[in-house]
Amino acid sequence: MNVKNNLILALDVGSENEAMEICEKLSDNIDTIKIGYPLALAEGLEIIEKLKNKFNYKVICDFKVADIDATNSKICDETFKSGADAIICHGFVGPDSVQACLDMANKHKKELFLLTEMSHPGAKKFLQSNADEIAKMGVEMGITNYVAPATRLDRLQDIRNIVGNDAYIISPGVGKQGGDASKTLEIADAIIVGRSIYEAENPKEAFENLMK
Ligand code: OMP
Repeated sequence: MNVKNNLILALDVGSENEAMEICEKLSDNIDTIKIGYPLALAEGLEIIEKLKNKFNYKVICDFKVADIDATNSKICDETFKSGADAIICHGFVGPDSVQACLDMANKHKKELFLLTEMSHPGAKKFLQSNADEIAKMGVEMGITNYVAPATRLDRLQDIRNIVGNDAYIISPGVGKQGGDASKTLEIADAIIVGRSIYEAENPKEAFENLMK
């Protein structure tokens, strides 16, 4: 995935109006957004096409898909049918569940991102000790896109070492969660940023400060 300025905007706002307003302000700076449950639950999956049509964005749907294979397959199918260019799935559910997502992404000729270790403090409790194995599973399955944390650069580097330099890593946790944009981009291919931009008085200025 080729992301303008290597920044993916996490558009976790609660309404179409708010989403459109932020996007208008950043239309020169970004070309890829991530939509998650907050906006999709508020506005429905139709919001994907609305944003794509208006701004010509690539849209990653962050549904952290984590169910049995049959259900994962249906979730991914609906999401791609609604226009998503990529979807994020969890890895802890194991290879059959992840394979179902990968198969559906391939069927639609779209992309799958495998979430390894999460960025928040709670990820240390259960996920961290298994994240390397999740990344290794992804490599064995031929997955080329990963999500790994900007809040722990050592762990981001560990995951980079496992998935290799040819893999594409997007990294959340910059800004509000404490991660640094430029240090993260030394390891990851793109950063995911939400609140530091969309909650800022001047989102464009916040974007520019972050990318200095
Ligand atoms: P901010 O913390 O507001 O910049 O938002 C970060 C975005 O990345 C949110 O949409 C989170 O749901 C998402 N995210 C994480 O923060 N940590 C993770 O480990 C994984 C994700 C994600 O999958 O995108």
